[in-house]
Amino acid sequence: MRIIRLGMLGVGVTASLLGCSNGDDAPAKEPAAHNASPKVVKISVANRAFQAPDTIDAGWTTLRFTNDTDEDVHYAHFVRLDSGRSVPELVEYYAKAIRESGPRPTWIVRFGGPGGAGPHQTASVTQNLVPGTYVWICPIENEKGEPHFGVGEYRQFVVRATNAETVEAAAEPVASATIRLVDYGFTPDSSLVKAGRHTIRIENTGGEPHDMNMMKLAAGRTLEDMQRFMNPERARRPGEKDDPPPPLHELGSMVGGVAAMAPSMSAYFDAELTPGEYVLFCMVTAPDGRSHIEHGMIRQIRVQ
Ligand SMILES: [Cu+2]
Repeated sequence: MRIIRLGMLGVGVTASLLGCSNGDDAPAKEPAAHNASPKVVKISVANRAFQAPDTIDAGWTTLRFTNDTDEDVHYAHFVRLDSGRSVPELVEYYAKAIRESGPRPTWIVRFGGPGGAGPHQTASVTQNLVPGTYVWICPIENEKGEPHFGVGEYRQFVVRATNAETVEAAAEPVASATIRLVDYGFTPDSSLVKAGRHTIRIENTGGEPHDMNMMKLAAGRTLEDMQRFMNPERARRPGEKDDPPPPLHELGSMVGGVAAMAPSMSAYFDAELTPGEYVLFCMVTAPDGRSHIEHGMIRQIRVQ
């Protein structure tokens, strides 16, 4: 089994993101006549194909991804399609870069999306969608080391501008904790260590795209286990085939996260944190062909 498949995590994130209202200190001149919760868009995958709307309105949106397959983890990552480029070009160049641990094409801008969902599981994330043309892709690798999107698991969609009122910030979630992503590390604020229900804001303040995966460690598992087995470049490292990864559930359980997003982007997800040891890690590969985990972008935190 390719480690990246394992790394893409069986997820139990069924975040029904908290609706939120304008803060009390917000000017009340424009009362929200519309629903101030993010709208929900459902995406699913079955038979190696995405089911999703062709068009989504811009603005704050909860992307709820369901994996309707019996096997394999899938992602609903999405990337912006540059004008002047075609979807087949995007698929060809991006898949080639992944297969070869090469630099990712700079004209492909990563926009996040729900992190990994195991068979019949759901993962959700809330983001502000910006008008443009995008492509859902699943970057999980199959047994042959080919990303799923390289063998057909992708789908184009358009985010369309709506009237300004809808696009306004009224539906942005209110965070109870923030995790900043830097090159190469995580800076969680102190409120993240408190057990309970959280709406977690993830901000990419680095210069590279980053993703964030939050996993609760299984008893007896360590940060070193995660460093070794979650490294997305592991399958391409000599000798690693002799050290097969344990089943994912023996390492821990996924709490939530967001797929790779470009610098200055942010996203939110909900999680119920119970006391224990957690690990944050990023599965992006740097332009030098080393994974961000190999660059040190993995961190253990204790929730109590
Ligand atoms: Cu990273």
